[in-house]
Amino acid sequence: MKLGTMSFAAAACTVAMAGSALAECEITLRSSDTHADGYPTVAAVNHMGDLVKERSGGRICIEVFHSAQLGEEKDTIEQTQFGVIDLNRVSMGPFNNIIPETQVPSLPYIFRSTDHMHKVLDGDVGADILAAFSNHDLVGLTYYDAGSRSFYNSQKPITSMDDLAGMKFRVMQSDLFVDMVAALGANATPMPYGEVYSSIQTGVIDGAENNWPSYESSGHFEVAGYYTLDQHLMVPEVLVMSKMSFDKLSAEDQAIILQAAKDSTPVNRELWAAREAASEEKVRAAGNEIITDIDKAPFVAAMQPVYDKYVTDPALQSLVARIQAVE
Ligand code: GTR
Repeated sequence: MKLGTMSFAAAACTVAMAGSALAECEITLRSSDTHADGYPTVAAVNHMGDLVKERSGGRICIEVFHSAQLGEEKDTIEQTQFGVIDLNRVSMGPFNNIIPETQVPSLPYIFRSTDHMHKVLDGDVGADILAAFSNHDLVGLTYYDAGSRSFYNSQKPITSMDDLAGMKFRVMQSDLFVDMVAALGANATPMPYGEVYSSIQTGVIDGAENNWPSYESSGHFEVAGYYTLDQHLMVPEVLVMSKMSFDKLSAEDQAIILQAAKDSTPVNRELWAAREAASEEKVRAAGNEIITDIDKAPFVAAMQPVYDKYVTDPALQSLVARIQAVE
């Protein structure tokens, strides 16, 4: 692999400057996303690209490769660390095995509400977790919303924790989520997102877990008709940049990237809220059985062993305590 040759793509794109002559992109940053065009994360990075282009006088462009064109999340993370991919919008989950701090916002039931999560991520704790990426050849830029994740399956309505016993669910590629599912009495199969649809369809797994927009946009709702809103996770999305690509930029251009990323978050949150409602409406219209009347207390209690196993390091213990202290 030739490191860095794909970044700052040689193929310069052409940018229409506001009402004047055409300017060439001197730098084109390639950005990865597993979701389809139009999904709130893809739209947010496109928005960031518009800001970056405008603020750099047309010199810097961002090209978003959506729909996993550059690969599944775990692989694209490695490519981003190597500078082959410049920007990457990924869930926190696939970082869990390499960046311990990302396990904290990935803990089940760590956030009390969307509001609580926003306050945490917008404050010192969020900044400290983003800073942790820099020890891993990455620059943590900003967070996006991902709602809450709940179980869906093709077999039966799950109305209590007991119904999960022995069932097989796909989880993201993170040991934390394997242990989380085991603690609930079910079996977890970590696999890339792109393999979930066919795995449910062919019965390799009974189901998976995700938020409304992913359940809908992936088509999983077509093969897994039962969705139980136990809301066990609220794993934020994160936008990262390859440290190698970042270090090639001037200080001024780095500042443009950092600010534009931050400015894309409110746009993402607004789009997210709208998409969550639209996805729910579409799934309900399809006739899926949505189980909302579920006692979450046993689910929350069952998560203690997961906390005991993963929150042992004093640095992580402190992050958990700080999150819990945020009102
Ligand atoms: C989605 C998330 C994706 C991906 C996917 C998954 O909610 O937006 O980045 O992580 O879940 O379950 O793999």
